Amino acid sequence: MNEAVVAFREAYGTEPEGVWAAPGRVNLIGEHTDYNDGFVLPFALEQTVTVAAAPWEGAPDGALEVSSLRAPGERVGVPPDAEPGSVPGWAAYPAGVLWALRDAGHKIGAARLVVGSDLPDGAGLSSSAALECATALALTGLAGIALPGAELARLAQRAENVFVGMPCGILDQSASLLSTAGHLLLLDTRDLGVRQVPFAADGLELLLVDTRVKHSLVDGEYAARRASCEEAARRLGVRALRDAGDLSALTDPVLLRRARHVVGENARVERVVALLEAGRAAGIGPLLTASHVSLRDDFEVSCPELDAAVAAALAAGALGARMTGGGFGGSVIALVPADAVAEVAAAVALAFAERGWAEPHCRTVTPSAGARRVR
Ligand code: GAF
Repeated sequence: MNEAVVAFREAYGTEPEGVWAAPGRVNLIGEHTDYNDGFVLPFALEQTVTVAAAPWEGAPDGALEVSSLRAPGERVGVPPDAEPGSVPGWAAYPAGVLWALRDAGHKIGAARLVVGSDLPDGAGLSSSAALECATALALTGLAGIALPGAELARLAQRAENVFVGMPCGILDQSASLLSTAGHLLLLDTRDLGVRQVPFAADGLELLLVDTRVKHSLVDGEYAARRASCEEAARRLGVRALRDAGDLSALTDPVLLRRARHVVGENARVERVVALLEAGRAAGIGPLLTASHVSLRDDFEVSCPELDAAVAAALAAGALGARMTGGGFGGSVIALVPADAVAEVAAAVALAFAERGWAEPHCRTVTPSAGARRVR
């Protein structure tokens, strides 16, 4: 937080009016279900994107000036009438949020934002959604408007879908805005109903492995998966794959595999929640691993680095492990007995070293607080 405040003072010679922080997320299970009206079970990380902000005196309403500690020396001005698709690079995320708020009829003045972050970019931990959510809180905070978290999540998703052009679901924005410390967020993406599921796993740790790779197919393949799911639902005559049961009418083998993943994944989320609520956290391990296998073989969004991290973690004593997020790189989440954490992390590092890959980053994580004003 201090970094963004210091940078704001240096840039503008005044104090920001406020500072807002929004966390990245890990999705424990429920992958590629959010655009199928399904269930997800993410939690917020301790790491956040922070936005130090103040009104931009003298500029027309809806104008935005943004800079980021991750892009030193770059200060991007966005005019109030900026159209979707017109802002390149990272600045499209805050600009898109401003656009979505105004497009929804909210009166937002001109603002100056300075962005800081201790969340790694490109690690599959939703740094873009965190930037959107911190911006949404900052802009509404400056305007004196209080919107429910679920509504902000929809606006941030719309910014990404329409302004940035990425057809994501609502998992990441909801996780950032609606999570609470010590809990997993069970979200029904059809009606945005939420349940806070306490995460009490005595003697167990959640180990996050950032593979530090991001394969370039991410966006195109993501859109293709979404289109396949919609096509499968259409052929089955259901509103969304969340409503599918019997898949035998799907004669196309690819559509069948995609649908099988979504149907199985939704069921796994419900079983994980039931086990956690029954105090049986160790029992969720096989469901996490089954999710990975399904994402690898049926949904085909894994990659060699994610598969190697999962295999090495399991061989070294993890109770379960899976890729988390969209796939094609990014991170793995593993459920590990506390006394085996060092061994599992070392085994994953060794598996990468043996293949000549860059060293992965391993650390334990705990479900943390959602987005908030910090100053
Ligand atoms: C990405 C998307 F942004 C989410 O909406 C979700 O679909 C996820 O991939 C896969 O579960 O993070």
